[in-house]
Amino acid sequence: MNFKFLELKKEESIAIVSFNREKALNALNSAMLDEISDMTKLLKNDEEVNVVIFTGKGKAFIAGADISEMEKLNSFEGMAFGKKGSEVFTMIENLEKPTIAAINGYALGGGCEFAMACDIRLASSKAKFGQPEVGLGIIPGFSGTQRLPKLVGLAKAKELIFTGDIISSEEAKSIGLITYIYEADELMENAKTLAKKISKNAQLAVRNAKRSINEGFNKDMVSASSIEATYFGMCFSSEDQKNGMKAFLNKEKVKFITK
Ligand code: CO8
Repeated sequence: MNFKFLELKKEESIAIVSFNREKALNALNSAMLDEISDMTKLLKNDEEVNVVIFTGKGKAFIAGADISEMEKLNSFEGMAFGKKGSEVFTMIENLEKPTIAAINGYALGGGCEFAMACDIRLASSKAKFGQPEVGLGIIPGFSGTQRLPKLVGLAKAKELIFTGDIISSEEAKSIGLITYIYEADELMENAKTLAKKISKNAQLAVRNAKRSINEGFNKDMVSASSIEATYFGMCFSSEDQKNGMKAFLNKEKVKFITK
């Protein structure tokens, strides 16, 4: 597959996907959304890949959806564009392999929404976050009105969305939007270290844990625990569970095999 707006590199079992539309600060147009969808399918089926890191080239992670593309849209086209972005971001959220957003710079509008669809968010001390859509006459349309309140709470999400304020990495960390801040030149090394740590564990277990968390998150405790029980049970049919427990009891090192 050929990509114009994305670059894919692989290091052992880690895939690093870079947004590569530097001149427009990696703004998301329809073609780039299509490429992200294709890339997600490619990574899902790539048995060598355990963990995916997303980052941006240049000074932006993603500076939002492409304003020059959206400017001309009517109401129906706007709805279709929002739906397309939301569907692609849901694919990212539900990709069975863990995803890390290594946020190198601006993560605004659709860029902040993309980062929120990833499992873990790390940022450079230079990154900036925000949902500035109301200043353009629209609202966050790639599920930002839904994911932001879940991550930072209703009041802070409403404040950020209603004001369009742009916040620093420090503030993003203090409200729970990101988990770690690194110096710009240390961000990728730390993202890779985290990815490798995840990659060393039993991948079937990691993926079942992700499914259990995602599927149970919006359910009541009884239903969510029942979902968890199903995935917990599935782990016992794997070689990794047998080998992992045997190795612990025999005080040996384990080598996981399941992909
Ligand atoms: N869309 C299109 N082009 C962009 C975008 C964008 N979101 N952001 C930057 N660019 C372009 C600029 O137009 C400029 O192009 P050119 O060189 O041809 O003039 C180039 O990138 C560089 O940008 P700047 O010169 O502005 O760079 P600065 O360093 O001065 O400023 C900023 C950086 C502060 C990030 C500034 O570019 C900015 O404010 N960008 C827009 C940020 C924004 O408002 N983002 C939200 C967009 S709306 C959105 O994401 C909605 C998502 C849901 C959609 C639902 C659809 C219905």
